[in-house]
Amino acid sequence: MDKEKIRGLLKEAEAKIGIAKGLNEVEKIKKEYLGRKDGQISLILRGLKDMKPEQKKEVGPMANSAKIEIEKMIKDKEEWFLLQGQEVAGFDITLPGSKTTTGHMHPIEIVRQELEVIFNSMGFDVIEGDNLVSDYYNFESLNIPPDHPARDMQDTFFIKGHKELVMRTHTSAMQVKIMEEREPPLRVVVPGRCFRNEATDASHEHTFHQLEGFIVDKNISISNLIYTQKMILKEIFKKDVKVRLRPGYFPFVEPGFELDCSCLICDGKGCPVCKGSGWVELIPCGMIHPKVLESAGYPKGKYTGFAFGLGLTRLAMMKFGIDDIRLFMDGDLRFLKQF
Ligand code: FA5
Repeated sequence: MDKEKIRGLLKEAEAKIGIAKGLNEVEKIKKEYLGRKDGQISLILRGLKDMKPEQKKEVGPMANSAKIEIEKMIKDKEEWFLLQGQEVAGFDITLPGSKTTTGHMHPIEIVRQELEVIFNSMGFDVIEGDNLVSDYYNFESLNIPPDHPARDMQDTFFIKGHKELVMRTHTSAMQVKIMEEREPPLRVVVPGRCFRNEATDASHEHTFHQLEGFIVDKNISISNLIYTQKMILKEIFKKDVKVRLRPGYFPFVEPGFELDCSCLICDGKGCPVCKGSGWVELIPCGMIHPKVLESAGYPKGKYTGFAFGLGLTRLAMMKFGIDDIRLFMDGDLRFLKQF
């Protein structure tokens, strides 16, 4: 009798699950057959303890496999409804999501990506390079031997116990490393962090971003350098920006220049960022020193090139009108949310 009943219940459940029109209905069917208190299969299973051993032997396994089968059919049906976007136990995946606040790019990253697009369009490859570099690449390969006074221009973070390693003080540290790996013609930009053991103020940070750029080829001249810088600034500021070139000393370029741009914070009138001068030192640059090309292993006299080291953090200050460099790393959301 029980065996017949179980077979009947199984068929019945299968039919009902087959035509169920939603998860609510499936839940009801589940309760009807497997509900703990009075589910029809559950009642049979509970009655096993009062059965004679022989009857128990026959009915027990049958009731159990009916339970397992019904459970499986119910699970499959629930999953099917879920895929169709039906609600499940109070959770409706078709409802529109509630609003959350999402993050956004840091202003430095915004400027960096903009620059990468500009330089890419001008045929430059973008290489990030390393933050921790050898003393050789940061200084020596750039014509700055040990004890050279030019080392004092960039207060350096050395690594305890590893005198030969430094946190790169400038992205120029990637110049020779990249040149060693590639043959001219070369057009490369290296955006990234630099570190200097400096006291901070409105325009100086211990950690800041630069973007190094260099071109090495045959017959590269100062006119190529000036034209490229002007084009870059025009693209960045979307307008003609007043610039001036001054002689500048860097051991790895000859001749060397400082390209300043008129302070966009105060319109050249003078403010803490430009230290009252109306000009901001933006792009130190120059023709690559023959000693650097020699460090790279290029044949003497075969190639010339120019290099520049754009102060990316200061550029972001100009672009967004930020008058204190320290705001970039303060983590103050009132500042960051404005971008
Ligand atoms: C250099 O770092 C050279 N490597 C640049 C260079 C490259 C010259 C290629 C010639 C050829 P300088 O120390 O001036 O130069 O730094 C370059 C720029 O980085 C500065 O103009 C400035 O915009 C930025 N900078 C330097 N120090 C800091 C600092 N502490 N905080 C924020 N920006 C800084």
